[in-house]
Amino acid sequence: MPVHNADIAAVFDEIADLLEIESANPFRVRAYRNAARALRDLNQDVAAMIAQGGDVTELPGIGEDLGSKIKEIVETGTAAMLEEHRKKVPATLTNLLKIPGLGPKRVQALYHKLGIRTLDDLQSAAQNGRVRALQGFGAKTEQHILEQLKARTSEAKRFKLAIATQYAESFIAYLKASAGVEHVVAAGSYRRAKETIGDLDLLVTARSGSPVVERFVSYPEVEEVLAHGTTKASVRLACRLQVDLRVVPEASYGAALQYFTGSKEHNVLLRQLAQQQGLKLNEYGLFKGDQSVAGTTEESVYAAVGLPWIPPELRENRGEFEAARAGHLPKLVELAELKGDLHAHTKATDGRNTIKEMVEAARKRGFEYLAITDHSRRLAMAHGLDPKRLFEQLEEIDRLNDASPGLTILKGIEVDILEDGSLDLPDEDLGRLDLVVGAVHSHFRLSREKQTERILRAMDRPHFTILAHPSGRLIDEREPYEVDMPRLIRHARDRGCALEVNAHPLRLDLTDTDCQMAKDEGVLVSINSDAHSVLDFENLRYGVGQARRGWLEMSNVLNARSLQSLRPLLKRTM
Ligand code: DGT
Ligand code: CA
Ligand code: CA
Repeated sequence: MPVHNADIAAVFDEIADLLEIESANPFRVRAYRNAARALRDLNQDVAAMIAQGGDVTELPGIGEDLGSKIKEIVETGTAAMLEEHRKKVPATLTNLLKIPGLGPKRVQALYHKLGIRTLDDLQSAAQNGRVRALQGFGAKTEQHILEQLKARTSEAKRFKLAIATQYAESFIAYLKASAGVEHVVAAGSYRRAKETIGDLDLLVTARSGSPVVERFVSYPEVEEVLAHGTTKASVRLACRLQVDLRVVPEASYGAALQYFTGSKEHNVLLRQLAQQQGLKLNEYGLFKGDQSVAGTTEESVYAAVGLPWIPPELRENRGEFEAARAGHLPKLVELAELKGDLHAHTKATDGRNTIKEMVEAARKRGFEYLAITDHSRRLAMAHGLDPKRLFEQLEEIDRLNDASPGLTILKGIEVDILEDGSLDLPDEDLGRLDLVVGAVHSHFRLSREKQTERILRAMDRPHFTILAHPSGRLIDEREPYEVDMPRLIRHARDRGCALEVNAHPLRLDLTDTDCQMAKDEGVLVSINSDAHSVLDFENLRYGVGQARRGWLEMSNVLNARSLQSLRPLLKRTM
């Protein structure tokens, strides 16, 4: 059974949870957590790396001990250590830790004093008022627990697109290897490049459904078969991702792809359009009476109702039909149109690679420029740059540029926006740079008014160029800070600043609708990797996906400009 990076990360996270419940040394717990995060972030398949004889201890945060555990997990699917700890405390207790406000001490108390092992146990104990009776809990905590439990059941777990991609790509490769299949494609929210996906929808064309369905349910990662017919099936993988399969004849490919790509809202409208023209649209084709009039390709389906083909990222019923009818569909930006990257880190702060290595990786991608934007001093955790270290870096960049490295290295910094909206380095130092990327890394909980004011003030600084990850959210981990985004966007317009779509799969902000707003206001968007290693340029595909969902065209994207036309845009005029 193939072991993906996210699977190894899940084992480490569970070990960390169990260690935490056992009150183990916090440093040990953190080592496992950090390793889990590093593995989730890594754009390189660790199992493949091991198979090719690579050294996993070269990965960030992975020493000898974790390295040998990684090998063990890749070989056996689990770690002996995890199995041992599972014997000590019920594994279901780790689910309790996921409830905000329940730390290891409280989980232990719930287990030892009330025998609570599962979320269901917890719910009934809280409903019966037994939790409040425990020392250190009380009625308020009990109420809070009940609310959290309710919130959890209402939001089923969604997968971040980059994680889903790991699972999708190997499942697709497996299905493509079956006899008699023609197309194998992921439809649904995955194809629409949504930042998270609820389940994966695979569409296969083949003459006969049964053999494909049989192969589908026998995929080694399948843990549970939820439904099993002759042309469709649903399974749950060991990683908990649900995958739906539909098999249709090749002649229905376009209609089925259109149907299963969605969104539902888009499809409802398209079907109405067809009905108005006396046509019937379903996943098998577009019909006039019994006669098929279209369906082999998506283009044919849209054309039959008088529309041009609409890119999947736009199919959210947010104005795409009006634009299509008027002939105003955007020509969406593409990954290959990016000419460079304006946000990247190096070893000088919390990156893993040297400037030279980053530049070489960017050059290999065909980039014309790369901005080096390490953190500023306030971010002590990341060993942020003070003016002296920044100047040393600038001299190094001059030397590297003089040696014609094959692209232009731009001088930048990711400067902290301080609580009062001032920047972490003086204007005269920032003035020596080609661009200044400003970011909020602290005081996330300011009131909406203060947070907005803070960022507006930062944009007022004369050298401020790009606002990085403008919402501050981490998908599933941290809510965006309270901020008046429309005001930020209008201020960026007034000041001639750009806004970032951060391509890290956890961030992806600006969001799609914010991108659309920026475009409407004429604000340029920079699709940046925020790379912390040479592998992270891979993430740009997700940033481009988000930008496309936000209707952005090449002309709306700052780093789709050639260096020559970029230069004047980096200079602030207002
Ligand atoms: P997700 O999985 O929550 O991220 O979102 P989707 O968009 O992938 O939704 P899903 O998996 O429920 O269905 C996949 C596509 O199949 C959906 O985008 C449109 C189509 N579809 C599914 N059920 C219906 C339905 O009842 N009516 C219509 N018109 N389309 C449907
Ligand atoms: Ca889906
Ligand atoms: Ca589905």
